[in-house]
Amino acid sequence: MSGFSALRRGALAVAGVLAAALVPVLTAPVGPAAAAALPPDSKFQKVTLHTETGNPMAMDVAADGRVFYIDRLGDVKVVKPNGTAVLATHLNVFTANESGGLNIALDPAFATNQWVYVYYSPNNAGNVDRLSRFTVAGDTIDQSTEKVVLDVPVQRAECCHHGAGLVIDKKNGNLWLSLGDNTNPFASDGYSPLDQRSGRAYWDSERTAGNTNSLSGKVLRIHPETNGTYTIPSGNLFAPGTANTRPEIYTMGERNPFRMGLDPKTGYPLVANYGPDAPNASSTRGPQNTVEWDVVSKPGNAGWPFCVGPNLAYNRYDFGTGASGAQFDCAGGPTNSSPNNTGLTKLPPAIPAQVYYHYQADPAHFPQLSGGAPMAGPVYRFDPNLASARKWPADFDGRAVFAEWNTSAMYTFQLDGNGTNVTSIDPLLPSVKFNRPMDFKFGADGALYVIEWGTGYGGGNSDASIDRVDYLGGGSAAPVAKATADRTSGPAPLTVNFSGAGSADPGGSTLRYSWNFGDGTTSTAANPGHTYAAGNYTAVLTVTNSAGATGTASVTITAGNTAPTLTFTTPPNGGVFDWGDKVNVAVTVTDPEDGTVDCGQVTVQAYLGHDEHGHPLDQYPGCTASIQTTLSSGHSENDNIFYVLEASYTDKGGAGGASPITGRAQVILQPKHKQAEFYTATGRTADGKGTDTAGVTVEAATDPMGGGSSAAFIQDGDWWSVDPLALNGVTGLEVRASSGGSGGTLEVHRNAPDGALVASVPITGTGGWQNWQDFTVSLTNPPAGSGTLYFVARNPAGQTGAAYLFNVNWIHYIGAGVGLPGTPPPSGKQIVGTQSGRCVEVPNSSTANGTQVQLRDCGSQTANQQWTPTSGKQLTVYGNKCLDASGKGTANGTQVIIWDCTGQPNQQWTVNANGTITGVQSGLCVDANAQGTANGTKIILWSCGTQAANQQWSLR
Ligand SMILES: [Ca+2]
Ligand SMILES: [Ca+2]
Ligand SMILES: [Ca+2]
Repeated sequence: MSGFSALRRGALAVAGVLAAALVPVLTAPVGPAAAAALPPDSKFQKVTLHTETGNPMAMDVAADGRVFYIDRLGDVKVVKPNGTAVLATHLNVFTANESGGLNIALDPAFATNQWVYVYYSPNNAGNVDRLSRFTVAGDTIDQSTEKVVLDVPVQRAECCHHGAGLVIDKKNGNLWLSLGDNTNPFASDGYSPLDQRSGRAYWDSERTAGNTNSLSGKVLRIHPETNGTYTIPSGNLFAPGTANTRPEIYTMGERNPFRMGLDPKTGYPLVANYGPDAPNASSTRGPQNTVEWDVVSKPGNAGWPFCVGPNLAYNRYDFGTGASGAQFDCAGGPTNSSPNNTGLTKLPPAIPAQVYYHYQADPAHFPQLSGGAPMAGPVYRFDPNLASARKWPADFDGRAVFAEWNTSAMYTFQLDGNGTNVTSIDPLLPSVKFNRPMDFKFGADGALYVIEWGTGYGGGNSDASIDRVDYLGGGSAAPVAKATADRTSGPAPLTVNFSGAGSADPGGSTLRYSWNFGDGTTSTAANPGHTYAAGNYTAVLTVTNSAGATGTASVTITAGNTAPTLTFTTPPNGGVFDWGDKVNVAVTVTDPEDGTVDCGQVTVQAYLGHDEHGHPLDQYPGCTASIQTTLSSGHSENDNIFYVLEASYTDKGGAGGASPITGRAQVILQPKHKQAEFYTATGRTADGKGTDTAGVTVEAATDPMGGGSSAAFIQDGDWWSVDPLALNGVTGLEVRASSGGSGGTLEVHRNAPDGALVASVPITGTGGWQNWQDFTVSLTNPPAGSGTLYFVARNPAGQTGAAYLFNVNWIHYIGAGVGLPGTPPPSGKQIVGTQSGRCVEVPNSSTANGTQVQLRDCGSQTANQQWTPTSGKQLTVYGNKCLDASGKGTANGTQVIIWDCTGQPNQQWTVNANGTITGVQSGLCVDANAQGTANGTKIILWSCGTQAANQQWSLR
């Protein structure tokens, strides 16, 4: 994820050794002194300021308490202290590939000059992201006040990493802007994108983060001037005038510094960097997934794409041949040899990260942190002279606020007296739920303001909000208002039934209710009804407790316009696909006011779903589209990835000036190869005979075919579910299972553990809990349409006990699913070397006759690794080429190549039960040359040895 990518798992010997030498090891979750000092969560109150938000990206807080925030789709809004929200302006933004409305910051003198800085992706200015200054009047922005401060050239063809963090130092007016490397991270196996091949510049971060002459992948420091230009403060990384450098650069080598905070005392920015996705370290490629956080106290090179974390080096890697080279010289300064580099060749030494962690918790280093989605925030500086009932106490002085977006956990990092080093990491308000913290700032009142992105992959999450966290000190908590309505849009006159249900006083006193309907009328009922004339209104509920303290909540009403309704007619929610498939999409839109909807105004946005978030990918205009799903070799099978499609339509508004309303619909597509450990829910049936912990437990698996972990500790009645899952186009199931016992039956039920039986898969003992086999069942006429699948384990017939039955690694859905036929070959299999764990592939996706095949890291269903066994004993690739013994050779060392299919015996192969693949003509075995296991090892024919490991293959 970048921020999304945002856009996030394995052991790492290399990291452990280096890290121990370079950074302090923080072993305890909470330092003893700090733990005693921090007040309990009960001394704080989270107050929801605003809930009716779509894609809230970033905010800043004015001294008068107004919150200015920017939505990724271009709205700039103002949330006022009275609970109402105003659209200040809508910017016309490009929104594919993580672009859009990106960040916002108020000028230090905002109270007098009303200047606001916005970083966004303009839709009409070419391929740039733009930093502009606007002038606010009242609560609105006239776009004619725009002063373009800085344009950052970007590429928009490929995902991802537009950033950006934006903070302004109130003491000196310096503006800090952190920018992502604007490079596709999905085709480098989760390691560093260093693709130097012609035409692959957007897959080469040497073009940006490693390029001293590019603004991307950097932290910039500039000083905005009154006339809308900027100057360069002294002391940036490169002196102005230095050839092949940009003077705006403060630090280079930043991958995706999605969020940045500032220490108001020192002026140092705090930068968090998202990292690449490799599940494991590789001696030939580089370290495992690593994210980092740093206090930027001096200019320099953060290392990317050559080094990451505590200066762990990547290897030079040839994306054409798959050959690895030497590791980069982090401490001495990496060399950028890319043809895409327009800057210096020899780079400054890389600075090791101060705090770094992996997707999974590492007991040896920063054990508090896991998740892989770091969000930097500000340092709190206590002001004893500030008169505020909400200000946070001195206990938090010198603590940087930090959030883990994936785990929805917040932390504080205590800084030392210099503000440069972390002395302890402590959970922040661990009992308070922060639903994917997206941005956070301290207001002038000393309270923490937080954007919660909410749960979901696209926009318009119903649980997104903007909140304020108050310190109560010795005071009591204010009452909490909750306002809902039975409808929020419709034709005028519009009668709305409001409800104050859910409002409460933590002190227990009886609340008084006061509704201001926004049209000059009011009510003191808890649940009033009200009829609106055409127009736009904000209804505000204020609740007051016996002590006179108040809480507010609001609902926006549009009378005279009805929200459009969108429905996917295809694909079904939960349909299955292979990476690289094309998927046909059709959306119907109805809107009472607009009548026939112009499909040209409908957009389908594709997201790469990953755990709980989505990377925005391509956009398709129209009600129908043929979506090209994107190969995702950067994610491994250890990642919970899938596809999300979101359709949206903004209507034309209605009578009486009723505002336009955006309607949305979403479907999720599941990969056909779905890992069992990524279940939705688990439990045990009421009649289950099992006695261990109810449901399945995720356990590490050692399956030579991969697949990460497994669903394990399965006894009779244990079930797990996948939601959504649609069996359209599915003709069978392949269950990858093991059993050190006598097996059992895996039943597949629809919509409930005792719902309609879809299939029943007998699973036998396999001789061990890590001896894996495929158990396949055909489906005849499975139920179509979206639903939930339940996988229920049952004792073998005749047994009634509580034995462990089997483990399941994955479920593979056989058939075209929702993918269009032929993209890729539907029955293709990977040929995986047992010794190497790598796949037989055609190098560089070549289709040339005579290309010798080789070993390479297995990608996610990449076409050049897909081999289809035919009834004529061929193994075809690309649908029309065959695996071939070169020159009809029958001698040891004969090259195995691809060639047009001829039907001749040098293209016929026998896949044997003992794991070998033999040539029908030669009788020789398919062999990884010289027992090689590295990427690029050539495939030849050789005499079949006795259980020679380099002649053992699995088709999967
Ligand atoms: Ca409408
Ligand atoms: Ca169990
Ligand atoms: Ca698995």
